[in-house]
Amino acid sequence: MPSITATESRSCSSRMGGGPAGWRGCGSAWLLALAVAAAGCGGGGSGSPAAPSTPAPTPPPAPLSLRTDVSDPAGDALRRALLPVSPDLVSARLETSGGNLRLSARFTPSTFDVRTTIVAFYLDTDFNPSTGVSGVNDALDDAAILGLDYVIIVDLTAPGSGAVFHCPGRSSNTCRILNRPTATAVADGVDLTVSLSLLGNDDGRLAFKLVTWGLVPTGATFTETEELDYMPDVGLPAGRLE
Ligand SMILES: [Ca+2]
Ligand SMILES: [Ca+2]
Repeated sequence: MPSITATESRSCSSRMGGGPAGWRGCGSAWLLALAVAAAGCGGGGSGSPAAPSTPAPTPPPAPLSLRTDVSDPAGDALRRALLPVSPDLVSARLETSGGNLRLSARFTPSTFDVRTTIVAFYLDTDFNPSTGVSGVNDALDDAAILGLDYVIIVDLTAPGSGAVFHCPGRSSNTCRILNRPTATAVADGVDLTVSLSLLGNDDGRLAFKLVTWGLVPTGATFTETEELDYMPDVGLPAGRLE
């Protein structure tokens, strides 16, 4: 997908490369503080007249329980000479349950390296390619298939590096960090859980693809590669959780 740049005024000092998601190193605390402040605006003052009584609101529908799996061929990941192991996606599972979205990504054995592998879940929560960031890369591949409303970056290469982005506009410059999720490394992959409330209270139905890339050590810093594997592949229909 086009590079995502966190909209923060402070610099993202550790971003060195032109990778597919140039967000790394951009702290979220500042944005979270803004979000909290914004949420606190508009409250009524102590002198406000009492609101008329209203009927009790209708309880929300019970959360959905959904699950879907996607897969991708082994051995199709692009290789880069300076990257010791090229991450090769082979399967993923997304589940909605209890108001949460659980996401799992799996790689060909020994190709997921927590030191160098980054994987992103590109979520089209309204099934509308015309909303959110277009496509899955800077070339706008899959622009007719996915419009990314939320992007979840899983990055265990450094503490606190993953992020959940909301992308309200067509440009990745509109993406804002909502949260820093905690992901868990498992055998040949990662698992994490995100509250649907974070995803605009989405009901859990969504279209998605996964993308992975790597970090190449370059002296004292790093450089992000381009996208090395997609799942489902570019041109194929997106995964659908519904
Ligand atoms: Ca693959
Ligand atoms: Ca969309």
